[in-house]
Amino acid sequence: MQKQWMTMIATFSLLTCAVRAQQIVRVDAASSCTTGGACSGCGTTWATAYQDLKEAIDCAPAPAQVWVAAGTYSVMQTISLRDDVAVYGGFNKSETTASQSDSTANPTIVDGNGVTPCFRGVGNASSALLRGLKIRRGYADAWFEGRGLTLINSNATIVNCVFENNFTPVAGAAAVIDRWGAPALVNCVFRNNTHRYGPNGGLTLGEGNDILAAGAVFIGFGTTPTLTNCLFDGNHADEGGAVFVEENASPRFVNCTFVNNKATWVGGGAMSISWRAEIRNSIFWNNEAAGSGSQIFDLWGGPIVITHSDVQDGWIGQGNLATDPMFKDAVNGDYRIKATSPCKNSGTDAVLSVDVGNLDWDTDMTEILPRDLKMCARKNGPVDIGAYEFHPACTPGSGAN
Ligand SMILES: [Ca+2]
Ligand SMILES: [Ca+2]
Repeated sequence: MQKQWMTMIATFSLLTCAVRAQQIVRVDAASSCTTGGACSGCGTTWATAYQDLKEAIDCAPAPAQVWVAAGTYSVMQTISLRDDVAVYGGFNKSETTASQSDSTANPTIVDGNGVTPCFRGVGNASSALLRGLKIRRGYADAWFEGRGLTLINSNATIVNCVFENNFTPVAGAAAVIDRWGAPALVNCVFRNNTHRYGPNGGLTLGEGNDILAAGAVFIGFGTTPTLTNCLFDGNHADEGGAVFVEENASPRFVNCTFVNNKATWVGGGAMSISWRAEIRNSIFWNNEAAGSGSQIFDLWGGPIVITHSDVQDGWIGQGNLATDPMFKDAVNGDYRIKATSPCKNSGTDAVLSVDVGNLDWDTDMTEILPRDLKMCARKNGPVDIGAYEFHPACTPGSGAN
C-alpha cells in the first residue's frame, strides 16, 4: 500500500513539474510595452518586451525566468525579489536559453540614480535569484534598508552581480543582509560603495554623526550568509571598510578577495563583533584603517576563524600567509594572481561549497563549485587563495567579473 502511495506521489510530482514549466518573461529598456498593472500583453517576445523591470518581475507568473536585455534600467520604486522568479541579465535578444546570456558582453545595469534602493527580498525561499546584473547608485538613508540590495530573512541566491557606487549615510552601502536567512552571494563584485559619499564622490550626509558601518555589505543579526568568489574593491566606511559583521551573525566567506578598502576608524577590510564569522581561502591586502585593524578588526579578539588565507600583517590560523599575493595588474584592477604567487595552490579544497548558483549552467547544483570569478575552472590543481584561480591561459567566460 505504501509503495502504491509512493508511486502516486511520484507521478503527481512529475505532472506538477510538467505543469510548472518556467515561463520566460522578456524585458528591454528599448521597448515601449507596458500593461498599466494589468499584466497582460507584454513580455512573451522581444518585440513586446516589458520596458520596466519592476513591472515585469511583479507580473511574472511564477515559476518564471525574467530575461533582461542589455541596457540601463532606472529604478523608480524598489524592486521586490520573488520566490520562483529568476532574473537574468546579459541578453542581446538572440538567445534561446538563459545559459547563452553574457553579462560581460551585454551589460545590464539597474540604476537607483542616487535616490532609490534597487532590490529588496523579504522571506524568500532559495528559489529567488538574481544573475548577471550591475546594480549601481542605490541609495537609502534608513537603517536596515537597502541601497543596492536588502535581504531580510531571505535565502535568495545572487550570482555574477556587480554592486558599484551605491551609498548610504548609515550602514551597508551595497547590501544589507539582516534578521535571519541564509542567502548565497556567488561571483559578485563590490566596488566603490561607501557610507558617505554621493555617486559623484561629493560629501553628502552624516559625517561624524552616526555609527557608519560597512562600505559594501552589512551582515546583521541571526543571518548565516555565504559569500563565495567575491571581490571587495575600494569600498569605504567608518567601521568595516567593506564588511561589518553584527553580533550573532555567522557569515562564511570562501575564496574572496578584499583590496583597497578603507575605514575611517577601524577594520579597513572587515570588522566583526560576531562570535561566529568564518573566512577561508581569502585575501586581505592593501586595505587601510586610521585606527585598529587595517585588514580586519575583530572586537572580541579571536572568535573569527580565518584559515588558508593571505592577510597582510598576518593572522593566526591554519595555512595562513602574510606575503604579497602578487596580483597580475593591481593598478588596473586585475586581481588575478601571477604564476609565482604564494596563493597559488595554497587554499584548502575542503571548504569549497556546492554550486548553488549553478555557475556552469548545467543541471547539477550539487557538484563542487566549478568556476572562479573569471568563470574559469575553480580548481587548477589544489584550489588557490582568492577569488581567481591561476590559469596560464584561460579566456574569461560569459559573466566573468
Ligand atoms: Ca590551483
Ligand atoms: Ca552546475
